[in-house]
Amino acid sequence: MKTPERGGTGRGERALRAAFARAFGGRAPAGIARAPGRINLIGEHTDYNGLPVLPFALPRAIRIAFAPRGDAAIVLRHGREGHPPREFTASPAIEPDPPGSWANYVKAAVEHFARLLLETPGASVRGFDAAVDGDIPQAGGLSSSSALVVAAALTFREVNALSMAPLEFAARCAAAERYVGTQGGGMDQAASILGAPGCALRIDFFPLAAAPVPFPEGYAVLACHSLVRAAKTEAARAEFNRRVGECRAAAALLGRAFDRPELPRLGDFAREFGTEACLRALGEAVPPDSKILARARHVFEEAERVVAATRALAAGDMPALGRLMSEAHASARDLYEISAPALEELVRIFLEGGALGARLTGAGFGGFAIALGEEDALTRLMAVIDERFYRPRAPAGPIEELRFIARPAEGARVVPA
Ligand code: NG1
Repeated sequence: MKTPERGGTGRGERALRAAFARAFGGRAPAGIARAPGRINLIGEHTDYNGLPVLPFALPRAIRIAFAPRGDAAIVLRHGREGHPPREFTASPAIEPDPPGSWANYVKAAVEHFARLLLETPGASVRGFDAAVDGDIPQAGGLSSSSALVVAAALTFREVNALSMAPLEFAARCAAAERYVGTQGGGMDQAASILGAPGCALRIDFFPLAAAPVPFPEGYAVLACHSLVRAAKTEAARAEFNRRVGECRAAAALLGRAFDRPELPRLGDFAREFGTEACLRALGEAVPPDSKILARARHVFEEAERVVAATRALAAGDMPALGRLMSEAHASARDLYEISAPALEELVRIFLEGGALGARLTGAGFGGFAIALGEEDALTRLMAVIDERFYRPRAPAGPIEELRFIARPAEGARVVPA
């Protein structure tokens, strides 16, 4: 069975155009900005440490049908329940909604790019009317939030004729998203913007760089929601930011140990001194019951796995990639402590069912787990998951929202409406 690599066109966009017309007095949108979510094959919690990741863009996306306005108002309508209409004025300083409001991701993008636009003397900001929809499951670690930031940023750029290179755009979207209070490293926005059909992306940070790595035909990833919400606006945000803080503390200790206080990230030390010397120095600097050593070990070893995984993928050695993914999962669970019982159960069923590798994907604390395999094998595995995982739990809503098979799809872009 073949899985489409170009999602999002067709029915979804027709429905969105109709939603735009209903919301805005029968008018047609000028365009549709489409930004995909992502799956991370391997490299978890490495990005903000300045170490690489290996994600790919999904065929699922956030879409914004938009039309420019004559003033600076941003008028938002969302097609999904629990997303009330919002309006605000585009400016370089926008008051955030209370935490948890979907509009904050749009505000994040608009504030950042309005500030950039207004650096040009004489420039003025144009707002837009927008109908928003999407098919990326939320709070699942598939970057629906970053996809919304990217789609909003694309819309703002299009309406204000603000051009820039894709790498700069990705770095700016990552900076923009800090508006909502998470301290992520930039993987999600880069994967959404730079994604290429049929390719995973090896992404490096500080400075941002990305290289496509072909993902062999016939293979795919099965993604399954653990039914545990991993919303970054809720408790998971505190846990996420605590991990970022532990890594900064580890980097500060290494700065003292190596007399290099100017180096800000674990990645700087890994490149300069190597994993073993760093772990030895840290081991001498922290008390035995501190979590910092385990966190740093995960980060250093995960980065080494990303390098090995990139090599395996480029060589088409999918069993080797799968083994590295499973090792990454064990490290995420035991050293970084970001797994959850439902994720463990999914990973166990994946591996018993013959997946080449399996792991949680994204920040963790719930959300999605993924299995690597041949497409036909994954189709059979999906039936097993339905039977053993979802049936006893009887989740509400369509099952297609909870689990799907995907191959790498195209990155964000604006299509004419
Ligand atoms: P998700 O899975 O979307 O919450 C977060 C960060 C990433 C990265 C991963 C962990 C944001 C927007 N995203 O992703 O940058 O750090 O966790 O690898 O903060």
